[in-house]
Amino acid sequence: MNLPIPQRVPIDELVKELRALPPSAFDTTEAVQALLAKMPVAEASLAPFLSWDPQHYTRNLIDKTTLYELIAICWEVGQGSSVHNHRDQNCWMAAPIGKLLVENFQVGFQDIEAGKCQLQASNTVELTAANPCAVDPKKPVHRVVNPREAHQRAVSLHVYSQPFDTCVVYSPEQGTCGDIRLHYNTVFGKPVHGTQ
Ligand code: 2CO
Ligand code: FE2
Repeated sequence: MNLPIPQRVPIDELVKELRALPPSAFDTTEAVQALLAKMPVAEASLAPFLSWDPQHYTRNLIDKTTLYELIAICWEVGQGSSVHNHRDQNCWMAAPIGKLLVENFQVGFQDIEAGKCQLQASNTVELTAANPCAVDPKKPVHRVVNPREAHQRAVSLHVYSQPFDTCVVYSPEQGTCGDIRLHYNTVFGKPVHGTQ
């Protein structure tokens, strides 16, 4: 079935709609995913929130309430995240610029205190403007990659509910895991310097 491609909207319009959602909309994945699909974001409107680092993807805060945070993540060609979780928070992603891969993992077992785990790669999902996705709360461990073969930078939008500033990072090869802190590179369009 060919669905019409919705018109791109400035990021402010998406923020307005997210802010208008009732708290219950963030409890399940459907409403926010439908909103992201209905309102793909116009590339130019993201310009104030983009920053680039050749060493690591950057995290750029666009909006934050007690209920959710909205972040733009900038991926250079070939950059990817570690395998990680989202601290049992819901998460939605769309890629207004470029094309990303979300690789999901099945957790055989994890003992975070002991730093040990056993993980298996499961499915991979393509993330584009037209194909936003929600992290499956029952299968929350994944990594995101901007494949070298794509030959282009990518920018993804992430809605996390509720906001979180630490997560568990896993090494499927070594069978190890541990907590890390997450930082913003820019906040409301301004660079963040030093430690947060
Ligand atoms: N969750 C990672 C982060 O916020 C990005 S990978 O996609 O969910 O840094
Ligand atoms: Fe993630």
